[in-house]
Amino acid sequence: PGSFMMGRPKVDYSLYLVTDSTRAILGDRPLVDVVEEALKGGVTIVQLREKTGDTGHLVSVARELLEVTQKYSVPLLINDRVDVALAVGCDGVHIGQDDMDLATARKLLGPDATIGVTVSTVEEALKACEGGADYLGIGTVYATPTKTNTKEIIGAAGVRDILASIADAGYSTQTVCIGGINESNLQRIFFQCAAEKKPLDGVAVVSAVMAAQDPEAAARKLLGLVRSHPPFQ
Ligand code: TZP
Ligand code: MG
Repeated sequence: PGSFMMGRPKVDYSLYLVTDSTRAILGDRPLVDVVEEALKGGVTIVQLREKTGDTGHLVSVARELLEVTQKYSVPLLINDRVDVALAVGCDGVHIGQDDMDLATARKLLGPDATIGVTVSTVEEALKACEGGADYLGIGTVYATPTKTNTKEIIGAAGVRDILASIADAGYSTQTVCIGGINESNLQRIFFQCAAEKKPLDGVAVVSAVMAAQDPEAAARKLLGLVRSHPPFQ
């Protein structure tokens, strides 16, 4: 939506910020301020993820965030809620296995929207690629206090299996991994997850940036670690 370009825009997934406005993560700081700090530090894409609150509130937070992400020319996606993405005219959505199905989301949002899907198995990954997902959010890599209802802890080996299987099937769908990633384990995860034919395109983090005392510095450090990783192509 809002794009006059033909086809989907090329998105940089290097450092993917997923928001969390729960007190444990955000403290007293306004969400939009922390996101702007993170954008200054170089996050390349933002997902608004709010698991509580009414739709009106979500729409107004999304509008606020869209203003700031546009200032930095970074895409904004909404977790779960295709209706909210349509209402605010942002770049797309991120959907899980229990959310609206990919085909319906694509039909509602159109060909130019960016749509990502959470996958934790090879089967889910192949299905999402086949269905035309723009990227996969692969995880949960490591158990994390940020998301405790998570069933599948797949480790770096699980991520690598998924990358290898989508490469073998001939898909070039982009990929990020998520779950427990921080500045001390990022390079190791990147290295361990690298499948022969398909490197990760980036990492998604919540607390490593959102809970940092200095989100700008945290983002800059993480982005530097991603960018310093030798490509495996
Ligand atoms: N999906 C799988 S793990 C997770 C989500 C949204 C939370 C990751 O949070 P953190 O703080 O980066 O471990
Ligand atoms: Mg979801």
